[in-house]
Amino acid sequence: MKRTRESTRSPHSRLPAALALATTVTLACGTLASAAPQTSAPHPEEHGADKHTSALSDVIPAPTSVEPDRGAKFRIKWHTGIHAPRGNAEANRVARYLQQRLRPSTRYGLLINRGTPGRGDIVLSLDGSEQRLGEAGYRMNVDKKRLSIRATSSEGLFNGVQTLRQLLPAKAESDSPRHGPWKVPAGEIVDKPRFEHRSAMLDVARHFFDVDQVKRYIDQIAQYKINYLHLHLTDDQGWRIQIDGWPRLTSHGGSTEVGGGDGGYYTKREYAEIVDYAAENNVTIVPEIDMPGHTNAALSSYAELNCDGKAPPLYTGIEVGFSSLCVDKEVTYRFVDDVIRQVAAMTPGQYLHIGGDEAHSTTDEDYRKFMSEVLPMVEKHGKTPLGWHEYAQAEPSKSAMVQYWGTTRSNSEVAEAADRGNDILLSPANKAYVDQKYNPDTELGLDWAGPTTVRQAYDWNPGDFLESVPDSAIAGVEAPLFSETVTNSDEIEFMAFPRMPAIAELGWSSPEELDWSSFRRRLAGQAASWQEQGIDFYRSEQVPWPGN
Ligand code: NGO
Repeated sequence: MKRTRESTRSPHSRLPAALALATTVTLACGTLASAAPQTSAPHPEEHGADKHTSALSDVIPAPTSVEPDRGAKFRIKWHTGIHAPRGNAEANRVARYLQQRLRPSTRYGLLINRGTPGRGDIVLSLDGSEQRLGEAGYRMNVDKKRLSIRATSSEGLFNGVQTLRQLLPAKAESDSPRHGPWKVPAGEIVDKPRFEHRSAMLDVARHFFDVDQVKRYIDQIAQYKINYLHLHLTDDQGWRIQIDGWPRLTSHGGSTEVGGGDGGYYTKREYAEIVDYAAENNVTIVPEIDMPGHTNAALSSYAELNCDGKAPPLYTGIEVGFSSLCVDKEVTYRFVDDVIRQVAAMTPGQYLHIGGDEAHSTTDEDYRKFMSEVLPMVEKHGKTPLGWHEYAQAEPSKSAMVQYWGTTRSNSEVAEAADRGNDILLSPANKAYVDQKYNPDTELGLDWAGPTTVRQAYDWNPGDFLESVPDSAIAGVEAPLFSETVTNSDEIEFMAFPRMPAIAELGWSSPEELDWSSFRRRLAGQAASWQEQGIDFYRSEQVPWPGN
């Protein structure tokens, strides 16, 4: 199997950080047809055969409806402008995002125009007539004269732009100049998600990933219309988020990782940078502070958090279930309240994940007592609790979300929680955990729930997966990536590609669209784009990769 070493190039060298620097030219009126391209290079000659054969339906996740048109394709040319709705900052941000995405490869100016859309423009519009597509849906119409994306909100426009990226030749994803033509097949796509909650998870505790590595993963998940990134910020091996008043959590608890490396942590400023970057990519961060178990890093940092008052040493192995906050001590709740208050204040999103898994060193009675104190704290600080499914036994209030990570298709506590009205997030470990090996010989990964092939990751229906849990109780799906064996971006990519896009499709596409033979073909169509982006993916033999 191929796996390259960590690449040395900047992990997100052409990302919307550049947005801030982007020069957006706004014309008061008129089109840009006569405007000179903004870049100094002459527009590339559009010579050579058109090798781009993508069809309108070659999109992941599969859109709700696709109607190809045999008419001539739309073509981005040197004078193409991006028309953005006047007076809507968010929609204009999406326009700038598209502009910044396509400038490096096309070398076109792609100037933003808020006047009358011109012939040959890409037109982004917000329009109440698409209400039935919800906030996240969009309608894309492509013909020779115009490419238009219409939605009710900037979120829908952003999703439409992700579709457009996939319909362009893969070389559009390059960060260096390439030759066109830049054609998009004609027709209409009408699209909206099946589930609101489409999530990926990155464990930054077992191995620490810095801000740039997290941004790179945000770029990758956003392409597949994933809209939440759950960050597993604390565990036995490391505490990764600055908390005022508890400096040793990071100076000591953040100082190592699995295998004994240096670890690391995010300052509040760095965490804010991640949150902001995620927001630019339509991704909401869900922070997780895992408790009462998985807390050795905190217990090692503050002796008073231990029932016996003694701080254990730092831990760099991969066992689970041996640590617990001290349920009977008052200081425990002062600590937890401080942490939740600060993490809630740093997090604009609705959810705060409190872990709750594998508390094997806490009695059931203590576990319930702990959760009965902590759950109201989350709500008091304005957030909706989310927790691994064990916490369902503590009967969190109806608004809380329960994340199923088991490997079986029935779980009575989860079914009861769904009955009580809790939303269920599905990440069954034998399907959705992208930290599992692909096959017994895969060099990286765990195997306790696997191995998990690409087909196994894809071939299930979230709506009927759990016995006695109706489709209506499912909030969505998540692809967790625990990082016991994963140490850098190449390794993240090797595990996540192609299984993360599989979970993304389960979260977005309607059940009628879920079809393995179509999916594997569309996956193969993504390979060229991944290569352009420097994404190191696993060349599963189940997928007909080009050149195989
Ligand atoms: C389990 C466990 C984690 C491991 C992971 C590895 C959950 C929710 N708790 O998932 O501590 O890292 O498996 O796959």
